[in-house]
Amino acid sequence: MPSSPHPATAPDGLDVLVVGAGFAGLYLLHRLRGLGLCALALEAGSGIGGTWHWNRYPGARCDVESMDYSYSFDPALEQEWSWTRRYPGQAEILAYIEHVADRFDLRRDVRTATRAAAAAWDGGDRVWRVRTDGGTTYAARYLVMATGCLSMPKAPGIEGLDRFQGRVLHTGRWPHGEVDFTGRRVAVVGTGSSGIQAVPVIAEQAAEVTVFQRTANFSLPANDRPLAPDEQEAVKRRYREHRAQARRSPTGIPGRKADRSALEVPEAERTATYWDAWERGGLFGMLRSYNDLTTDADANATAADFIRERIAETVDDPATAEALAPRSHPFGTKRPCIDSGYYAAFNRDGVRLVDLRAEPLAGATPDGVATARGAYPADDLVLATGYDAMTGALTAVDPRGRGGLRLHEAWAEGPTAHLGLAVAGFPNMFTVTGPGSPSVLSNMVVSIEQHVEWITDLIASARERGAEVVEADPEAQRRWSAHVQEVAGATLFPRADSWYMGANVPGKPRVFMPYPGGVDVYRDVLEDVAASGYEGFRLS
Ligand code: N01
Repeated sequence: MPSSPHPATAPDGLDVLVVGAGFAGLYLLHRLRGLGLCALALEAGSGIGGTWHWNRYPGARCDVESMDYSYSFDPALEQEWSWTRRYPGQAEILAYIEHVADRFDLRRDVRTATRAAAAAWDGGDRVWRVRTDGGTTYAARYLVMATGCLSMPKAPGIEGLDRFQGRVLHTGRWPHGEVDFTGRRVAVVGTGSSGIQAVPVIAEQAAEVTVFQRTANFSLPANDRPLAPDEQEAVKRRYREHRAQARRSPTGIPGRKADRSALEVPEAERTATYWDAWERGGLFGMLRSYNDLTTDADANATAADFIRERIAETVDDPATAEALAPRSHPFGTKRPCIDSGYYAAFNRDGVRLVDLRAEPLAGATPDGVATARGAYPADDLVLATGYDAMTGALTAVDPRGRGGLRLHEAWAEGPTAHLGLAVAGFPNMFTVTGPGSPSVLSNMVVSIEQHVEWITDLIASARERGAEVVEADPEAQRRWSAHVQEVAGATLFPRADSWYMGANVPGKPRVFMPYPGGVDVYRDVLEDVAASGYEGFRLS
């Protein structure tokens, strides 16, 4: 194992300061060490793992299958690790990340419980100076933000929350150790992926669960199950090929690319296709059934109708079923959820839905939640209210680039980043899965590996050329950002008030943030840029 060349206690003299020690930050440390560079990662959490450190809520599980949601960079690693279920749960993913950290001896270059509180580019010394919440300042030539896309909870926006006398639990800040709901009345606010996963599990224990829904969401069955050893072995036998297919696929998950419109097949055939995807379970099967579900409203409506029919036949109470049927946005334009028994949970005694469109939320009270129609007593309040997605964790560090330019000022009209990797005016700063990259529309681990490899290759190339400063060219950035908006404009995505659009955070500019052109297309673009000697970047 190569040893890190930097003395672990030295606050200065780093080549690279990494912010975050989840999937991205840890792989960065590994790659940078392999290049002989001094790198250190600051991690706000008390442990490594990022998303999977924080999201310990009941039912937390990935919506990408285990065999795909894992690192591919080391063939021995992928052979030696075994998954137990088709979709990995939070504890199993965290155990995997911890295994990787130990196997590659990464922990000694991570400072946990250390938040990057401020960062400023020092143009004189050509270094980033990063101050932690503990008051330590680090200087590093490069700053790589591996802060995650969904890591900064948004303000819940619930009046009177501080008056509530019971437990308040945010899904993304879930306590360590068991949270017992036995005999308790639980209010859950929010019906995105987190709420939809948590509700059926909490309902198994709690005396009462009241779900406060503002926007009904599309949710598909996960059909999670144990992963049979022979099934796992079959993938492992051809893992290299499987990974290569993932990298060349639109979503970072191998699979058939649909080549037909939903509207060009007879209804019976289309329905059979949707049934097949529904029964197989998972997110991408349904979305990939036809090639125009995210671009043509009529095609999309065929899938949306199918899902609404499944909700209607699952939920016993017709009024609840109707309230659960999503009608405010096309299927897939908000991240669809995958669930294990969400709709059926409403058939249990003690589980009820409160439709906030019919009775708006008034706020929290000392002993529960109030709406325009009445009071709902609760012992626990679960906030599944989501994140300041894609930009929140970046602007929270408040990076200041050339001339003191602040990132949130540079992004006042919406985030612009060249290739989702670098921001003009912020030299030597890179973002892993930043706005303008496929990121949240893809299997995150595939996108993370790609960015980490590309960024570290660029740093190595700059060093070889004797360049100390790498910066995105503003004109190249403008062209890429315009391209992202053009591609998004040809889809149905902008029709939803989604966190993809920044619409869930009051005052946030409304811009479609991820790149919807596909992992495969994006990979070609990045490879061409690297082959051209990093056209669109200034190296000096
Ligand atoms: O957050 P969300 P999430 N009053 O923003 C509601 C990933 N993820 O944590 O839609 C009332 O999706 C809000 O209502 P509305 C995945 O990418 C993946 O669930 O704004 N309601 C919405 O219903 C996912 O998309 C996995 O009208 C309020 C909910 O809270 C992303 O993370 C698991 C409210 C927030 O939904 C975020 O998911 C979990 C208020 N004041 C997460 N404020 C898997 O891999 C907010 N809401 C399976």
